[in-house]
Amino acid sequence: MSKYQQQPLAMSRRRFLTGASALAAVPLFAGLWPKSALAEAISQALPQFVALRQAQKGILTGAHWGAFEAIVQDGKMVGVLPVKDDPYPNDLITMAPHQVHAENRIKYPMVRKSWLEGGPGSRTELRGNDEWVRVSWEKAIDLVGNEIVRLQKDHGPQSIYAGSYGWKSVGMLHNSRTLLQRLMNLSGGFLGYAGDYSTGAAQVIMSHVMGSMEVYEQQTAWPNVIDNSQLVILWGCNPMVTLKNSWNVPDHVGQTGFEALKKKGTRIISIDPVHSDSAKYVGAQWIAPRPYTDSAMLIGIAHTLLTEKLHNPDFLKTYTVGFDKFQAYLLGETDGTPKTAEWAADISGVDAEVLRQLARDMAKQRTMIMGGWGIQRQHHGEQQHWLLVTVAAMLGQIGLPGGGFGFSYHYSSGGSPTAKGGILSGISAGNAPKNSPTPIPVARIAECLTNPGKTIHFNGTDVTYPDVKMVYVAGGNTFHQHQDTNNLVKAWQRPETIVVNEPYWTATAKHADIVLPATTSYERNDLEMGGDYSQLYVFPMHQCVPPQHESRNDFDIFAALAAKLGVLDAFTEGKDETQWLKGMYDDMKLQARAARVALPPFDMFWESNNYIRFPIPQENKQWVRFADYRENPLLNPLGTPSGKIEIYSDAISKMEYLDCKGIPTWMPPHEWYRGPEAAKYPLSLNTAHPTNRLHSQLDNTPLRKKYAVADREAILIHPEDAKSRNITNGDLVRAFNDRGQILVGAIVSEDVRPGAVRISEGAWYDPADPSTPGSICKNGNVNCLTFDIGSSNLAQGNCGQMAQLEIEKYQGEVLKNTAHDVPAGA
Ligand SMILES: Nc1nc2c(c(=O)[nH]1)N[C@H]1C(S)=C(S)[C@@H](COP(=O)(O)OP(=O)(O)OC[C@H]3O[C@@H](n4cnc5c(=O)[nH]c(N)nc54)[C@H](O)[C@@H]3O)O[C@H]1N2
Ligand SMILES: Nc1nc2c(c(=O)[nH]1)N[C@H]1C(S)=C(S)[C@@H](COP(=O)(O)OP(=O)(O)OC[C@H]3O[C@@H](n4cnc5c(=O)[nH]c(N)nc54)[C@H](O)[C@@H]3O)O[C@H]1N2
Ligand SMILES: [Mo]
Repeated sequence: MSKYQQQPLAMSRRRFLTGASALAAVPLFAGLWPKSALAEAISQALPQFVALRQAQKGILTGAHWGAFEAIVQDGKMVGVLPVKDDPYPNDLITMAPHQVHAENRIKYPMVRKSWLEGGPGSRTELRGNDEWVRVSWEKAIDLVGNEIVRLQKDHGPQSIYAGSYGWKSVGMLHNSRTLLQRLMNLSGGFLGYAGDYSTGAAQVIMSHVMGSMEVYEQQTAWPNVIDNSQLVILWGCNPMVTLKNSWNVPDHVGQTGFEALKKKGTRIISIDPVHSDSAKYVGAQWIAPRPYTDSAMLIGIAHTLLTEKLHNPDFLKTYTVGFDKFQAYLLGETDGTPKTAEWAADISGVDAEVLRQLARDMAKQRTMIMGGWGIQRQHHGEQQHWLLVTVAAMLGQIGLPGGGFGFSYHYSSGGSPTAKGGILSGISAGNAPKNSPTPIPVARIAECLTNPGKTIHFNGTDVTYPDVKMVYVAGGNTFHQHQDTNNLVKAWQRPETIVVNEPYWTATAKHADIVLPATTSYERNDLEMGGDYSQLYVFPMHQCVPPQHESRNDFDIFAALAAKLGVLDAFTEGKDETQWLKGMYDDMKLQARAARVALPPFDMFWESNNYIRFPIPQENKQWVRFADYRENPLLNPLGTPSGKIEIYSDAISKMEYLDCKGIPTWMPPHEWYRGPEAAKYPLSLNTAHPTNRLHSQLDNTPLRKKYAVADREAILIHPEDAKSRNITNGDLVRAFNDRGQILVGAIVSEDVRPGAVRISEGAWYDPADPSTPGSICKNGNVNCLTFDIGSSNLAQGNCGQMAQLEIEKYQGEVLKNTAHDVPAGA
């Protein structure tokens, strides 16, 4: 019998993997730190091995919010210290102790009562409203394993949706989604997804236009921007907030870039319906358009550039294709409407003279357009980034120092110069078996669950939804991420079985049939890179405390399932946690050696409670995106069919989609302030990412006190809109439309333009009466209000940043917020 088969509950994985118990590991890190002398010594010999510039009081680990030392007393995490190397430590790290010891941790494997009693498919309408029954790990693994076997045999891999989109936690080994997919690939395959929620529209359109996704590419390096950019445009871009968290451990270099621009006095303009923290921080000029009208603005700017001869015809001729077609559109030759600044002003609510001046300023100065992503999480969201590129191409500064566009300055510190060393590669999902089904666009999941057999268009192909019988989520929060929550509630009743691995009783866990308690990243050992683009650091993530309650690492949960399914050896490759980590480190060390960067052996690295900081080659600090293309477009063509920037895409044109044409175009969106829905729902919704959370993560911590208003998610309302509805600061407000209703707390402020309201994404869904469809969400989950259609036939991205709604002062009885309570029986 293998190590993974049905371990007694009290046995933590670490104990049987390493022979040293998890508990025994704690005092090593918790007591006085005897290794600091060792760390110093190695640091002196190997400069990239940074001795922590502090007391080594805690255990070095990391999170999406940054690297830190955890202070542990008597087996409890009680505090944190940021690593001193972090130029912008993020408050969110202070919540780590609360993450570990949260009251709403899932303590034991649990099964929904009706499912346990009646089997798969029983009383699925009770999901989210049933009782929970505690079972042993042995029983839970049996139930899940048997279900996978049954469905693979009877319905094939397309019946199991294991895409499991989500932000999980950092760590190269304990990567819940990858581990789930690794298991599923070994046991017959699964239905996965294409794209993501972040950049669904932009990544597809950019691949056609620029030949790469752009949203996840290294940007012109910050020192180069600081030296050369004269004008920086933040277009729907709020970096001082969104740079707080990264996919890997953040290096927080991006904030230092904005700090330097501010010090230098570089002119910055923020185009955003909300006066963002970033605009305030850098002292930007604020231009506040009507939400969802950016394409029209950009087209108006392009018209001014053209008609005032501020564009660069040489650049357009050498480096782009199809400008003639776009020009005809601008001039109204194709539809009789010249797209003047006045035309754009009428749509966007931004003065024509402001738009013209913007065009002139951009043309006369070295301009870097930094585009955020909220603007493409919209219907026709493809057009925005296509037009940002088109305007940048007309300006002709792409590939010049400090000029052009960049779509990741606000995300994971794009532009943080790339270091030279080694890169960790994590555990892999392995190869998909031959009969694996075609992935569905990620944000079409609810439609897929509801409409088996339906065919949709997707980037020139057809995708037919299979009949999904099982959903497995590990490391994501579907009930947060997905649009139109009330529709999702119905779609979610279709599968026969839903399994969720989670540390907490999120709404997704509450709506499952089987929940398996997962550890947080602070309860296991791992490794992670610091700096998604810079690859600047390698951080050890030391286990700080033992697994809480009966939680297990996802690795162990899937290993136990692998054992049950007869694929244990392939799953673990015979390696335990330490062996996996050592293997990853050693591969990385070899790469570093090839780059002439010497590193200590794994054991020494691990024991010293220290991290690695790689050197940054001088030339990388001045790296300019597309400089090589500009230098020689024939030798360094783009990955597009023409090898050039495609202002006209023949490939897209041939798809004959009405909602994404061959050239970038203004098309009125599904909902907006001029649509027929606006009569009833006059306000336009902005669902920006939360300042003090990562999506839904940390909503269950005391940090919530900082942003909750009247114990609900906040809504930002312009004084005019508040006054006409008799709403004042701190009031409970009902926000609603035909899709749903939520309770939010009012912040009346001129930081949002009239006609727009902001409710950040990520408040946990908490229906007042789970048995009544559409009942009010007491915590303010904004996705109760959004609609669930694809951005277009091209990208099928989500439209989470778009919806019309109305608000009113809430007059009903005060409802207790139960979003973070545990459900009955748990
Ligand atoms: N309306 C609207 N909707 C949006 C957006 C928007 O702008 N507007 N933004 C979208 C975007 S860009 C994104 S990326 C998505 C984000 O959506 P998600 O990625 O689903 O959001 P998170 O809150 O990060 O959810 C991660 C979940 O994983 C759990 N978790 C953490 N660590 C572990 C682990 O080690 N193991 C397991 N098993 N679970 C773990 C956490 O507790 C949490 O519940 O939301 C999208 N939804
Ligand atoms: N603190 C924090 N940081 C994060 C995250 C988080 O949840 N919290 N999430 C991470 C993830 S997964 C992602 S994908 C990125 C998200 O990065 P983004 O998608 O860029 O972030 P958003 O907040 O959705 O939008 C950025 C800005 O666009 C503005 N905006 C919205 N609609 C419009 C519009 O119609 N026109 C204009 N001009 N502006 C508009 C918003 O007001 C906001 O200020 O952030 C990452 N960083
Ligand atoms: Mo995202």
